[in-house]
Amino acid sequence: AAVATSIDTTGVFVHLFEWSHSDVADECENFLAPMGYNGVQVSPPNEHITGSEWWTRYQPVTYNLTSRSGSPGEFQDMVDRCTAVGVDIVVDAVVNHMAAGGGGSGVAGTSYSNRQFPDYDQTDFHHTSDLDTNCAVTDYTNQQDVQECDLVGLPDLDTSSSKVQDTIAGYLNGLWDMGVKGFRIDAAKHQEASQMNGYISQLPDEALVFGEVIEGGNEAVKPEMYEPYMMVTEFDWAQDVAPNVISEGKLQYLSTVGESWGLIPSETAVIFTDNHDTQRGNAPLTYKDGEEYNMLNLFMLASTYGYPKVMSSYYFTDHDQGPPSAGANEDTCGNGSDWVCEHRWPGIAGLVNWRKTAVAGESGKPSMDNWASSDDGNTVAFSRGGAAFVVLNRAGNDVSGTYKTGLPAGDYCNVIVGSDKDCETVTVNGDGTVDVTTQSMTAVAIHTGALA
Ligand code: ARE
Ligand code: CA
Repeated sequence: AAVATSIDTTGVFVHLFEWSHSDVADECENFLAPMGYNGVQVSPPNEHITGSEWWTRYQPVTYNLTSRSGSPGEFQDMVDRCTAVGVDIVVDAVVNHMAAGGGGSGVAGTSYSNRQFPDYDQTDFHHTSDLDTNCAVTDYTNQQDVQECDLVGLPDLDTSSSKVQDTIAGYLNGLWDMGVKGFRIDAAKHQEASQMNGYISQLPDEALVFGEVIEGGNEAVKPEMYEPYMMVTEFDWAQDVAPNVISEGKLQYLSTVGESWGLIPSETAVIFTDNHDTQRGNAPLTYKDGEEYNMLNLFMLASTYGYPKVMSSYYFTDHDQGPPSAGANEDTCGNGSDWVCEHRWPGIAGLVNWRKTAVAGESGKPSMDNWASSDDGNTVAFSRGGAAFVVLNRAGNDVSGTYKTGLPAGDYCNVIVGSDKDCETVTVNGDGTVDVTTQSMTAVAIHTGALA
């Protein structure tokens, strides 16, 4: 059952995909903490196969903390510096399988051969009668096929084995001891949920654990199977919500997003507009879509459902293309060739502290109140508790309106505009209403933590 985790899931975290440890540490101090982000998902920090492609990180060789992102010392320094400013580290844990192929050496120089690694020998993997081979995942309607065969040629660990469970628990507990507070379990769909609990239950109860389980129509393995043990990725959130941002006139339908849409329970859901796979696959919107993508992010952060994870990408044209060689920082963010840094886009960043204010002092997450939508369905407004109010305008034109805010009278700053600009004042009248013009494809957001 869900327990209170040390990372507050009413907040917002960000996936700094392929950022180096030292760049993550700087970002925690310079940007994430001041803007209110409470966690960072980092790329798999353990030793992986060599090669420039991003996906080499998903082929573990050992659990030693040497990776493209840096050394063990740099990893510890990142954890320490981020934690010190209130930003917790979430590790992407690749534990369903090990590196594919006949053998080679990892980025730290460790040699491996077919289905044999320093931590595991051939009997620790699922296999046919021949220890050297295994079936391939081909039939998603068959649970055993999905969970005991090899995913895209990756040797599948026998997660039912206590040796395997204990080895994985050793890796994760080692990270916990270094100060890591959360874990994304990669390819959770390919591990039987109660077997996963064989290592999850060895972690402190406060650890945030969420499994990567992609809901698929008539597949055998369902996200619900994992809910007793961990939080779960809700891939359908973006699939279901994005069409209402892409088409005009549909923002009005978003007041009910949640369980009634067939999504998993809000408290167990990790949501995101896109992730490192779907932005190269079937994501309805990515950074390449500009304003509509921004709008989807704004709705995700302002609304009630799930624990939102902001995707922070690098620019890419080729599916396999690895990260830029330039470090990620203020100069290389948003320059069109290195790092996209969606998490720094002013509206997205502004809504993180907005959300924090909305939930502060409330028990649980306040619902969306004072919901209003324009006749054409393109503009919606709502408040969260007594502390935060937003207007989202998806129309091709600016829209003026009078809305109930639920906020005390006073002068507030619109946190959607860049923090480097002077405060754009929004006045809440004595009766709690506001008269405001919201520009096309953007938002106005105010909260009691940002007064003019
Ligand atoms: C690479 C090469 C392959 C090669 C393999 C072994 O691309 O051609 O066979 O190496 O040599 C990532 C990349 C893979 C890459 C792998 C290892 O995406 O291309 O393979 O790293 O380097 C399913 C799983 C889900 C998984 C997605 C991608 O259920 O768990 O496929 N997502 C995670 C990560 C990925 C990562 C892995 C798992 C492996 O997020 O980044 O792979 O660690 C339907 C089903 C889904 C299915 C989806 C796609 O929607 O419902 O379950 O997702 O189709 O097949
Ligand atoms: Ca498996």
